[in-house]
Amino acid sequence: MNELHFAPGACSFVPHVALELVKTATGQDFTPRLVKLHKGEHQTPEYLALNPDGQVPLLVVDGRPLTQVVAICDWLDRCHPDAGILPSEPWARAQAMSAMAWMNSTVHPTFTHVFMPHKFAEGELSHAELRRFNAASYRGYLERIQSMIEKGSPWLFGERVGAVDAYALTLLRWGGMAKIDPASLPAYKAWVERLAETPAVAAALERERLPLHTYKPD
Ligand SMILES: N[C@@H](CCC(=O)N[C@@H](CS)C(=O)NCC(=O)O)C(=O)O
Repeated sequence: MNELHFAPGACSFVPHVALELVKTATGQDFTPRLVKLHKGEHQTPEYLALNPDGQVPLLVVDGRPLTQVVAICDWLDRCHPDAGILPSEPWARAQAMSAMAWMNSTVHPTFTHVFMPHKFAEGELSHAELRRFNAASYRGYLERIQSMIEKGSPWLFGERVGAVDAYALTLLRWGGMAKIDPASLPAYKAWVERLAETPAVAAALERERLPLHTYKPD
């Protein structure tokens, strides 16, 4: 059985939703493995042997490790093309992969600079500047996702909820942690609230015990 190593609220939410979509489409279940990042469980020798980057997500398939959100979702989609993780029409699939790769390679690391500035520089002043600069870029990216949402119907790539939708939800949740009020992105906020009620997303939110909104005013 597929084993997903995940941390609540992390980008592992994306393959988590993908595995729930597989379960709905095929009945094939998976084993969720909670990784407590705050306790350093991603830095143990056993974990690093499976993912030398010491990160979630990690999918273990019959003892074989697969890392990276994009690769895990692509693999699950190829194994279960009926689950709707990615669109099946080749051009739409390529567009969805493009959006997911952009979120993973561009939007996500921008947030990492806000959330974990110590990974990129030393000293409080440097950290404060990294947070300020990247929070502003991150806001711009969320606005772009909002305009993608306004063009997609009902979900980013058509009729079915897929992996890219789950990434968009995760990125808005992170926005709250970067002090971006979701109310300032009303179309995005309303869309995420509808998405949260769809079965696969609701199941993953419940297992991870995630509040949908993380924004707390100062
Ligand atoms: N490009 C990687 C990003 C993975 C990543 O940034 N994971 C974060 C959680 S969202 C993590 O495990 N952070 C812990 C750390 O780096 O110490 C992927 O797609 O898997």
